[in-house]
Amino acid sequence: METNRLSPTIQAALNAQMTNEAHNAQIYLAYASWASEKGYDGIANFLFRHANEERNHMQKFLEYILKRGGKVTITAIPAPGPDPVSMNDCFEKVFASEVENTTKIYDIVNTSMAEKDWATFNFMQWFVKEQTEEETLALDLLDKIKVAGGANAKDDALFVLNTELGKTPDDATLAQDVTVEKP
Ligand code: OFO
Repeated sequence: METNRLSPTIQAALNAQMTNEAHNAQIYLAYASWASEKGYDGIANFLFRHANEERNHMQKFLEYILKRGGKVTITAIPAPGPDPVSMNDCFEKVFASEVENTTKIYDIVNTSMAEKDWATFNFMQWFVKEQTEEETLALDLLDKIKVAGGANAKDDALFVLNTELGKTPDDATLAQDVTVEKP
């Protein structure tokens, strides 16, 4: 009796995305280590915390595949690219990798819709929202570095940014989540 509720295409896409999330965690780990080596511990902590979020996303995909009776395939995680050359470059790379990940999430949404796999479509909505949040957070980082001088940011401006990011919550508040009580 067939108990796998995922089509081969969806199962392959979910497994690939599980690895993509692990890859994103490696990217954040690499950038966090780079920032820490440069002495920016506040920024490093922010990026380390984010690496954990990406690992949680990986786990979410893994658990969903199992829950639907599918087969989890653990593969090698591609290495992150080269270290950033500046804080500006670091934040630009963070934004670019979040946008790239959003495209991959949307591809799975499109496939689940085409296959009328409404369970997967519904599961993916959490990630659609999460990616909006993460892009907002990454855009916010880019705005902050722009104010600090962008590619020409001086040490003192980066020091202020480092202190500020060390205290920042991980999650950005989405406009749709804002209420009068919770602005
Ligand atoms: Fe997994 O959320 Fe970022 O990429």
